[in-house]
Amino acid sequence: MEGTITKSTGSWYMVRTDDGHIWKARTRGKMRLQGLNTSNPVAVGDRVRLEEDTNYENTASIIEVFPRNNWVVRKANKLSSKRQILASNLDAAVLVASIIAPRTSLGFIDRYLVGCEAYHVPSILFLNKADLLGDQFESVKEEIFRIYARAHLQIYFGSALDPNTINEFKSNTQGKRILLSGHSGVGKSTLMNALYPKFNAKVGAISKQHAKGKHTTTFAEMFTTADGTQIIDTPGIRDFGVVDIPQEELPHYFPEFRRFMKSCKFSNCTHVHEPECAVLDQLNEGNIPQERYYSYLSILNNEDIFK
Ligand SMILES: Nc1nc2c(ncn2[C@@H]2O[C@H](COP(=O)(O)OP(=O)(O)OP(=O)(O)O)[C@@H](O)[C@H]2O)c(=O)[nH]1
Ligand SMILES: [Mg+2]
Ligand SMILES: [Zn+2]
Repeated sequence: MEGTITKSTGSWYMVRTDDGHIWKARTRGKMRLQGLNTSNPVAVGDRVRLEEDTNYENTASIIEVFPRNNWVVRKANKLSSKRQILASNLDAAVLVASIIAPRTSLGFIDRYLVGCEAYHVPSILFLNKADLLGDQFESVKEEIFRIYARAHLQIYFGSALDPNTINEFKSNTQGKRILLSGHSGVGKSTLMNALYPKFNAKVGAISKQHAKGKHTTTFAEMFTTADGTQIIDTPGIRDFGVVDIPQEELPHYFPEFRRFMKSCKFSNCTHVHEPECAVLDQLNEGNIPQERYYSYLSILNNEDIFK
């Protein structure tokens, strides 16, 4: 049998076979993997081969994970060596980010976007909780669109509680498989419920003391709508460490650098100190946002990148 992983708890999985049947499954034996040193060898979205367990009803063993089209993978922080696959075989990865309550930093956003570019996952930035910005709404919005205008992604700036934001988002993601990720408390489950109320995912208050989420969602789970949209809600992540990107490849994952890089004098230009660097020229001209360039430098320099 073959099926798709719809829920992962780390020790067991839910798998939907193509006839719609749901199986509770565990991994068995040595599975053929793609050479990734991951803490979770199987992720939501994976296509797997299953063998029915004859001892118990509706249980099965996962005996093979088929090659993934794409995936989102991170290190929990820059020191950890284990990789975690958030989900695979995606049409888009939605980074849900709130500027306040809790704050999402530009560095976090940019590490996530680099991860998506590197693993061929189209990305969507959903800036949530804009209703809390008050009279800063317009200035923050302008700032975000200035920074990300050429970063090769779709941007939503609004609120999961606002029907206009939701309708637009819903029509653009209909029929697709999308991953929702971001810090705890940014509103991933709220967004999913706003899109499709019947999923009724648990939503948690923000802690008053730390202005952070309380890790309300504890497992990655994929929900499927009647019209075939598949939404993967995931637990909040504290950080997103970029993995497996050699230094010389990193600039390629900053889309606004790409069209200028060809004009650098040196083909192996790192765009940091070299003479006649087109990226530095464009940065000085204001055609590459400084914020994005700083994120590039910080990923380049902070041992965030291991091959
Ligand atoms: N003001 C405002 N509050 C929101 C918005 N979206 C979500 N919230 C609130 O933010 C809190 C956290 O929402 P959740 O949906 O549980 O956040 P989450 O990202 O799923 O968090 P985890 O499951 O812990 O990762 C809840 O109190 C929501 O009501 C928004 O657009 N505006
Ligand atoms: Mg949640
Ligand atoms: Zn250069």
